[in-house]
Amino acid sequence: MAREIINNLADIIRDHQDTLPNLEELDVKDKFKEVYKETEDGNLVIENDMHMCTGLRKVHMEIASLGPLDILHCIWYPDPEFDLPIFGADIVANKKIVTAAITDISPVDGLDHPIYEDIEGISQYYSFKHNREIPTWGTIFSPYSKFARLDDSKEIDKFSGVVNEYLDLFVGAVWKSTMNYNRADERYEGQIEYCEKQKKNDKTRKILEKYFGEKWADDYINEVLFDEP
Ligand code: BLA
Repeated sequence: MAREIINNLADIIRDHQDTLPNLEELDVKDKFKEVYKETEDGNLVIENDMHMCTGLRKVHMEIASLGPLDILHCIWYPDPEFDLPIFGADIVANKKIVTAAITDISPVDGLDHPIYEDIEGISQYYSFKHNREIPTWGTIFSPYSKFARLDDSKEIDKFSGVVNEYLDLFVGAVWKSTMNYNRADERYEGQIEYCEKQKKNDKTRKILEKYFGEKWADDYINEVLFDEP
């Protein structure tokens, strides 16, 4: 089941990615592009895919299989010159259920962006059986973030639905956006804060350290997952 939801979400994300303006592939450092390691917990696999496009400095999707966990991580980081928020999603599943599924369009300069008028209606339409509490570092997320445990196919379909609709909105906003230096400094600072807060998620760090050691985990977190603009 874990693999299925992750592949399904990856397809939804890729379908949207393919419609971005002037999409270009970005190189990922060799040591991080595809990571394989054999352990007592089974084979570890991490695969990274990075692009950029007009308006977004980095369009990143990572799919990982780490011991008992299947993980999908996705962040679309804007170019601070463009007036765009950040799209993010993280899904952590064990063999039985999705213990954590989160998606959000996260602000880098408050909630004035017109996307937040449209997201409100979509957000109201989706509620989950087992909502989870956003951790204390999660002040970066918008009021429309969805964070839940998913334990059946109906909940999983709902989550896929919200990711699909948030991405429809986000891709629309990317196409509408133009370069605009007004408040670019604020958006730059906002994006740095987003990265800094994400790095406070001990759960990500712990699992990477467990399998790859402190130094590798640190480099991976700073260079691949949450690199600052
Ligand atoms: C939670 N992230 C987690 C958890 C793990 C990871 C193991 C705990 C699962 C659980 O509590 O059930 C691990 N996530 C990873 C790893 C990678 C990863 C190892 O992506 C990559 C190799 N995290 C993100 C993004 C968001 C995010 C983009 O990477 C949000 C947009 C959020 N992950 C997030 C949150 C939690 C989480 C809010 C819950 C943390 C908590 O409850 O303390």
